Amino acid sequence: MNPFRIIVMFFIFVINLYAQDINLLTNIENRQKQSLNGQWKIIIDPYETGYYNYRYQPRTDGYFENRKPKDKSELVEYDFDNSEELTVPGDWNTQKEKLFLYEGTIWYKKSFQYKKKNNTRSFLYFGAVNYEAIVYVNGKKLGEHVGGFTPFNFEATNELVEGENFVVVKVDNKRKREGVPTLNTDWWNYGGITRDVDLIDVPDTFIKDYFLQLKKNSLNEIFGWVQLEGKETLQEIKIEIPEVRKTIKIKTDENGFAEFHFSVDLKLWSPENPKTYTIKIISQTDSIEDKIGFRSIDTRGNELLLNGKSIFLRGISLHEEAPFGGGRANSEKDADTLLNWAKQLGCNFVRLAHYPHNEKMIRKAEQLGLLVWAEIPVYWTILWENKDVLANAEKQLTEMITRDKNRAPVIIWSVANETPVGQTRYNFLYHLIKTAKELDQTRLITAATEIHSEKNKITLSDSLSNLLDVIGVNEYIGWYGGTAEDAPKTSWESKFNKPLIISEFGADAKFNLHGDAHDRFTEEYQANVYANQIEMLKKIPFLRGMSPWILTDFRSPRRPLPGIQDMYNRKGLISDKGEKKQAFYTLQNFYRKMVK
Ligand code: GCB
Repeated sequence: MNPFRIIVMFFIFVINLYAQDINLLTNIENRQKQSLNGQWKIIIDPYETGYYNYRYQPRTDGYFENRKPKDKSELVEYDFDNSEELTVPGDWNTQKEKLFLYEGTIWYKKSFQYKKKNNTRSFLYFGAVNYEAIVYVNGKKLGEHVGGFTPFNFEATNELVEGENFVVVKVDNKRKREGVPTLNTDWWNYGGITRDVDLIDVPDTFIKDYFLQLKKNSLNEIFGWVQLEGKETLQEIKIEIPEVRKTIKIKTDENGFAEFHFSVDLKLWSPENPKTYTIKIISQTDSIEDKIGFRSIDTRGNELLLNGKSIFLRGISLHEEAPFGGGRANSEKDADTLLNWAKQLGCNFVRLAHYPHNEKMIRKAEQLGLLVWAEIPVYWTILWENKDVLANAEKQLTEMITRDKNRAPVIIWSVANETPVGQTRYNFLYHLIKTAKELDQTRLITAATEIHSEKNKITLSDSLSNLLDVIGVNEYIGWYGGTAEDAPKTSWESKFNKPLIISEFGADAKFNLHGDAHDRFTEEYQANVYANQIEMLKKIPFLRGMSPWILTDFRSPRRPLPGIQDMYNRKGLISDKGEKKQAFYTLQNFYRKMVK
């Protein structure tokens, strides 16, 4: 074998290793758990004194020990119990003014009671921590996690004791050139334990994960698998859908794995009828329930087919930015407000940009009948040639798909946003797309690409589109280039026989700032951009969806213009205070006419 081939094979081996080695529990909502949300003690540690000694070597007696002086003479220079607090889940930036712009380490500590149970294993589960987390229980390190928007868990069975226990998490949100995302983004780097923390109890051998979806190209055949974790790998498993009186039995192999497929007549999930079925998975040692909706998604030439029928995605993009004042959204109420605004707009689709949003958003979209584009933060210009960066992106992609693969609304996995055309980026994204396809054969793959246009003519030509099922394009005619009126004069051509989603267009507007349709930052300007974009979009023959930028104003350090932006990207159709701008109604009107 030539040396180049060996290097490539090694690279692929490393990638696959990462792709599979996440050991994530799924369907947390329906497991036995104790919430560790609430007030956590914190130590702000910009110099990482709690981690490194004065020679910058990792300390063996770091803050994770949660040490108390043995007597009055012992020197201990920290004390969690007399320190300040932060609420979990929540970003730190919007909880304390002094942390608004903080990027660095904060140590979190929480004490909790635990009752040991027989034949039970316990896992500490974090919905997300931005960006790096090192987790300790009772002074012992459980593990580390990188990536700010995906869940992870560590087993704590052997470290937990009867009675009082403590968990310490070192959270570091410093941006890094080799991070995913990298140093440069157009959103706020909210740090902290931003999503729920749970201690999950499962039986010694438990149902770790499962896949249960309609088989590709079928409307009545279900296909899937179950994965047990633990010593009793050989078990009989029952899968039940009580509402249609369907039960099947399967046997797991020595790896605790079983595949299945069966036919069943079901009402399909759709935006008009977001029907889900209770599913029971019962093994000899464990059982778990879920509510799953069944639908198919496919393409045929330029068409996008939901349940076999052509569909147009009336969408909007959104950040995971809390309504009414900002910060990371993390509650069911946040999800309810944001997604109901999308419904009022007339949407059947949301693009959850630019990273995996919390699971409550996906479950709410499932209830409300909103189709979802989910994406990872491979954004703008990450280090395409760095294999650790690729492994990191692979891992985030794997975590996202692992968590959400049974959720009906998710129809599209997006692997990147506005990345530069070139061979190294192509190779990088090729691997991500391959992984996504291996993990989930039922959904479509996209990426938000950029346009390269001559005057009044846009030709889709990014070779990455060869690898995509659906082409995403971001364009800002009338804001970053040209005038709004250029849009209707622009014609679109494609080298690919595939559906197109305009994944972004838009313009900044400050709520209640009025003027001429060509006065920047006025509501009139934004509404005019929308009106002209709509005229253009109506004429693109292969357009099958759109998700303009963006539902609400969101914080961004790149947007300093005083009195107008004040550190907010103002492209929202709704302000950070929940006020609807004119363009909201322009788009609503268009979407309403579409369904008539
Ligand atoms: C884009 C990016 C998005 C930005 C937006 C803007 O193309 O994808 O993250 O926020 O433009 O407002 O410039």
